[in-house]
Amino acid sequence: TKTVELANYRPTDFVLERVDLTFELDPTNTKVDARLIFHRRDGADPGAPLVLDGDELKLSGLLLDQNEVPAGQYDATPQSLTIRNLPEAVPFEITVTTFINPEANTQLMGLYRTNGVYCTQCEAEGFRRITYFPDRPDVLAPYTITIIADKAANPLLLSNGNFLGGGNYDEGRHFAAWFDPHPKPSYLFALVAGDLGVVEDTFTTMSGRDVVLKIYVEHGKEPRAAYAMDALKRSMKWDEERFGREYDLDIFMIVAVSDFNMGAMENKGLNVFNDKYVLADPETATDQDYANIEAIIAHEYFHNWTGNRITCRDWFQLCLKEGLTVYRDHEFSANMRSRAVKRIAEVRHLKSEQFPEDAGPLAHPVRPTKYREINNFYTTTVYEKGSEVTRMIATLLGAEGFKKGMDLYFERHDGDAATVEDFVKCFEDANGRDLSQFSLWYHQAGTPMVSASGAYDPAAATFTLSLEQMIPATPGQSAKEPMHIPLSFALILDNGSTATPIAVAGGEVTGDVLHLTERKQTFTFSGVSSRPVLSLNRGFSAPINLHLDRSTDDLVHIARHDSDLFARWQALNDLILPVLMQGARDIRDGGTVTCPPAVISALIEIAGNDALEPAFRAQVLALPSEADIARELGSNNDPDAIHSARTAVLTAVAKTGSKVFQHLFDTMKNGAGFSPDAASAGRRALRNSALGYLTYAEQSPVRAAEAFASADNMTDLVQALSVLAHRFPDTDEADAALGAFVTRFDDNPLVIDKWLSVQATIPGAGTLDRVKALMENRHFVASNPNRMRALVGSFAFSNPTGFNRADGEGYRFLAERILAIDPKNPQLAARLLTSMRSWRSLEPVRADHARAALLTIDRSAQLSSDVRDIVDRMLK
Ligand code: B3K
Ligand code: ZN
Repeated sequence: TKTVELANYRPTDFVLERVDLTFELDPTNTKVDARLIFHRRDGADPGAPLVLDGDELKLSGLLLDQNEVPAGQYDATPQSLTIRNLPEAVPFEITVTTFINPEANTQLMGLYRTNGVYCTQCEAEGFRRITYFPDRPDVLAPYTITIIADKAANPLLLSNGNFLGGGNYDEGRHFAAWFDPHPKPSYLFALVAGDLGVVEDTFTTMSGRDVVLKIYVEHGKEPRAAYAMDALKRSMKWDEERFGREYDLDIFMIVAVSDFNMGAMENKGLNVFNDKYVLADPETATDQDYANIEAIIAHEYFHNWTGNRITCRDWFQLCLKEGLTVYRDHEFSANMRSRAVKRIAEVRHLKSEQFPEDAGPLAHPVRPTKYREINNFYTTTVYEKGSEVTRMIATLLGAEGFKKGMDLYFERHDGDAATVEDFVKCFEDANGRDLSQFSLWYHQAGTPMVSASGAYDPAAATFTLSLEQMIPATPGQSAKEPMHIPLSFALILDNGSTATPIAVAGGEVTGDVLHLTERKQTFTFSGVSSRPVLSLNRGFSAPINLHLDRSTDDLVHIARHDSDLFARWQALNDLILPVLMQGARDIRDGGTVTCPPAVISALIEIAGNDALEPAFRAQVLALPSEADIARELGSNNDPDAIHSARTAVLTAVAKTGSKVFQHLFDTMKNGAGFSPDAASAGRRALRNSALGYLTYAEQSPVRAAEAFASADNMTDLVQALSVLAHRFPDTDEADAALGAFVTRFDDNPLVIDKWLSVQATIPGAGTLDRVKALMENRHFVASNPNRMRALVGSFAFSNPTGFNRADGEGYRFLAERILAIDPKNPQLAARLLTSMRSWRSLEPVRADHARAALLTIDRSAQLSSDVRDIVDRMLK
């Protein structure tokens, strides 16, 4: 495959005016007629041919203005259709006929079948698997769609836009026609046909228009779509209130399907969802499932403006829609739930997913400049770091300034295929501010490291803060420029109050944000009446690694007194992380773990503080994960030592805090009736956390077995199951619970996924055999991405000791799986392979095994471009 470069972007020679598609659906032989009206772009070469993209296509018919095109005038290959001698000055119509086989489409890109339903996935380059087309995001047109299909099997015929009409056709078939007036790129096209149940509602927009809302699910599952519908209505309202964005069609539809490569897809007016992110009820969904559904429903809905009305000029601009839309869904969830707890969860996620990517062989800028396979750039860097960059713009400009920039963006670029530069310019123009240095966040990969140190001068009542930034080298970028890093800060005084210092020298300070723009910079503040404790990068105002030495006493002081919950969590994290890291080093060196009592008691004090919201306390008690510790250690990692160290610290906390945990376990019960709201979820999280600690103190499965037996919702049930399976594997209690669970949820594949991942994440070398055995289980369907991710994905991504077995068997197993999956579903294979992205930071023995496994993949002759791209970058 060839490399695509941003620098080579140029507009098409032809402008697409209209698209008219007719589908005659058949499971193995679907006929697609595409009527496309083009004209030559002003100034384009009058002799330039029209080149359309294809992927595994075979041309069956080609008309130019309704006449057959002579053989010499065109060339068709599976990847492209080139037509020459086209009119210079007048519009012309091309009609392309192709036949495709949805049933055989195991890649789940283009038109495919899932549980007897036809559905499509076109982003990024799936449309070219349906028909020959200028399949790029800067080609926008209105679409008219006609679907013809067997009526009994497919009572439902859906596409984008508004419904035009339908009726009976010949031979038991019927048809439906849809028109989407909003010009869109092909990646937003969707078609769904089949027999599904529906949940219906309406929403009245801010200008008083009624919009019909429909969520389609498999028959019988309608009640489980109620929460998604509620989240959709809240999203629509929120986007009106917060961003002034109103929905723009008569109908908004969501279809839940069971075979889907990712979470969901924002096709215009017809979102297609992985059913995992639609279906929920208390018996089958955890609190995390509810939160994910709320966030993803919102995310896809928000794309209607950030992504659809304003789309991307090319795929290098992916963060323009993704980073911005993630920021919007984060803000939405923060408004629906506890802002501080939401921010803590986001930062944990960012650090555990994006930071390793940015520190390893797959690191790339938020706005990349080249790619070999665009599917591999739907990354946590583009999405989550992209969101953080948007958040920093809001921090730099303030809420008002940010809003002005967004308003200008919507006004100036509605209907456009825009660029990151266009976006940034709107904030510059609306605020009269130069963001050129700030824009480096889009272009320089790697997590900046900021070292900070403070000094207090009591005589002068001044505080000096010295900062230094360093951006690590990343693939293809060795030298970096200093960046504009907005650091939110506070000086916490002895009595717990926050000083209001006056910045006197060193650089720009606006409110509680200081602007680090030089490689080295020293800020001085006056009017600081007593020695303060520095709280820096509050709310994680910049996605950086911060090195700031503070004493245990100072951190405990912040943990106790800071007015900001996020800062308190951060301080506790800064207290415990070094303990875990040192413990891992000590164990690797044959020693034991020392856990300072002051750190333990700070944690327990917060856990038992009833003035703090339960969800926050649960976040504090969820110590940094084994992956977090590995990331912070950075090199020579021994997952077994990390696991032992973490277990030792958990046990120490559990023993010291057993009274508090017993109290929480007894009192944090929810009353009668289940509610998925954030407060109730927080109580469940805290109680389950207490259960986990009590089990460390008691070293017995009895309490968890009781919790399993008495659970009345999925959150509690699966937590108890995890404690049993992870802490007491192969005991009667664990086996009984796993058995009872699978029997009870035998007919619910989404719950079976939880059963698979609980088992795939049992710590220790023995889990590989268990995973292999589960692959033979009748519940495991290898072609279903959710099942594969639940079993093999959980094992590789979330089982550090099991996957990183010292003998390398985990890596060899993954390599075999990758090679088996790749021919069928390359996107899924490539995604699973990214679980090895931090292989170079393993200790040498494991790193050698990991390299050998990667080389096995590398040597395979038949790799997809997806896996080829990942493996090449990982070995470079
Ligand atoms: N835009 C889609 C992701 C498409 C992934 C293509 N490989 C979902 C989303 O981000 O909302
Ligand atoms: Zn998105």
